[in-house]
Amino acid sequence: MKKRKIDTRTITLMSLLIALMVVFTRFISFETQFLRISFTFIPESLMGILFGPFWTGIGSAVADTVGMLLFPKGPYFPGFTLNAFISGAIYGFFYYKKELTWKRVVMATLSVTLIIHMFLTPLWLGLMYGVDIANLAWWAPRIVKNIIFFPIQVVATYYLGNKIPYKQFLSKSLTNLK
Ligand code: FOL
Repeated sequence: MKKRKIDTRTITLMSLLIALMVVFTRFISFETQFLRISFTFIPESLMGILFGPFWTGIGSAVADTVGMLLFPKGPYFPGFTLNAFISGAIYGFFYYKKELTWKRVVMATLSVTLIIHMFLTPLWLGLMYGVDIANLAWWAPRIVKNIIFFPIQVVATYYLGNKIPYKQFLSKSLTNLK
C-alpha cells in the first residue's frame, strides 16, 4: 500500500479544520459548568472523512489543547483532551474511505454519544468538580441534550458527508480528469 505523503495541502486543510474546531468549541457553543452544546462534530467529522482515525484523533486533541491555551474557560483538564482524541478517532474509524450511509453515521454518533458524552465526560466532570454523579437530577440536562442532539448530528453529518464534493480537494488525479 502506498503511504500518503503529508504535503502542503494536507497541512493546510488540517490547520483550517483545527481552527474551525477551536471556533466551534470556544465561540459558537453554549456552555455551563457541566454541559456544553457545540457543533464541533462538523469539522471533526470532515477531518475523519478526509484523514482517518489517527490524524483526526491528533487534530482534535491539538484543537482542544490550543483552544484551552488561547481561550481558557475554566481549568484545563487532560481528560477532555483524551475525549477529543477518542472522538476524533471514532469519526475517522467510521468515515474514512467509507460510504457515509445512515447506518454508519448512526453507529459513529451513537458510539461518541455513549462513550464520550454519557460516560467519560460525566466521569471527568465528577472528578474535576467533585460532584456526585449518582445524583439523577445532575444527569437530566445531559440526557435531554443528548436525546435532542442525536438526530440533529446524524442528519447534519449525513448531508455534509454526502452533498459536499470535498474529496476533489484531495485527489489531484480526479480534478485532472475533468
Ligand atoms: N479541559 C480541556 N482540556 N478542554 C476543555 O474543553 C475543558 N473545558 C472545561 C474544563 N476543562 C477543560 C469546561 N467545562 C463539557 C462541559 C463543561 C466543560 C467541558 C465539557 C461537556 O459537556 N462536554 C460534552 C460535549 C462537548 C461538545 O458537544 O462539544 C462532552 O461530552 O465532552
